[in-house]
Amino acid sequence: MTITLYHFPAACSRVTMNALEEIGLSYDDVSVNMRALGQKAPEYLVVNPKGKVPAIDFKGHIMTENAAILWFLHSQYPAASLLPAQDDPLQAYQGLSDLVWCSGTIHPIVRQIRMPAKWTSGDPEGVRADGIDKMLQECITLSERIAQGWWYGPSWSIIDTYLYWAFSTAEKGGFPLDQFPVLVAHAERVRARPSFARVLAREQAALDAMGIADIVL
Ligand SMILES: N[C@@H](CCC(=O)N[C@@H](CS)C(=O)NCC(=O)O)C(=O)O
Repeated sequence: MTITLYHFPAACSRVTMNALEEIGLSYDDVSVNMRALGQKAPEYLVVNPKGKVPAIDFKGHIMTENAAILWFLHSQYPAASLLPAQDDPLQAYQGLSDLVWCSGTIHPIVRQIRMPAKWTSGDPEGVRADGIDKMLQECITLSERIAQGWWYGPSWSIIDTYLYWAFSTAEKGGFPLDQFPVLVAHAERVRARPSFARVLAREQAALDAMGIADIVL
C-alpha cells in the first residue's frame, strides 16, 4: 500500500513532508504547481476539494489539514516522537492543542503577512502591518519559551518545524525575524536535521521538474 503526499515546495506541506521523513516512511511526492494554480485544477480538486496543500493519500485514504494529518501520523508511528506521547491524555491534549494553534492561529497570521491582498479589497499594506504586529507579539513569547532548546524543551517535535515554516515564510513577507536571535538559532537547528535536509532535496527536485527557479527553500 502506497503513501502519496501532494505538496508544493516551501508551502506548509513541507511540515507534513518533514514528518514523513522523520518517521522514515517510503512515499511518493506529487507537486501541485501553485504557481500555475494547480491547487484549483479539476484533477487536483478530485484529491482535495478544498484546493489546498497538503493532502496525503495514506494507503488509499485521502487526508487533508496539516494538523489532522500530523496527529494521525503521530498516532500511527509514535516511535518517531513527532509530538508528546499519546498514552497520557494530558500530554496528548497538549500535542493536539499545539497543532491546532499552529494551523488555526499562527498560519493565518503568516498568510496575512505574506498574501495581504487576499484579505482585503483595500490597501493590503495595512493588513500586512497588522499581521506583523500580531507575529511580533507571538515571537516575543516564543523566544522566551524556546530559548536555546525546542518547543517542548530538550527534544525536537514537529511543532518546531511548523513554527520554523511559519517564521521563515513570514520573513519572506517582510517580518523582521532578525530581531529574534533565539528564533534565528532555532531555525538553524531545524534546518540542520537530516530529515529536513531530505525535505529540501525533494522540494528542490520538485522545483527543478516544474522549471521554477525563483523560490528560495
Ligand atoms: N487549513 C489548511 C490550510 C492549508 C493551506 O492554506 N495551504 C496553502 C499552502 S501553505 C494553500 O494550499 N494555498 C493555496 C490556496 O489557498 O489557493 C491546513 O492547515 O492544512
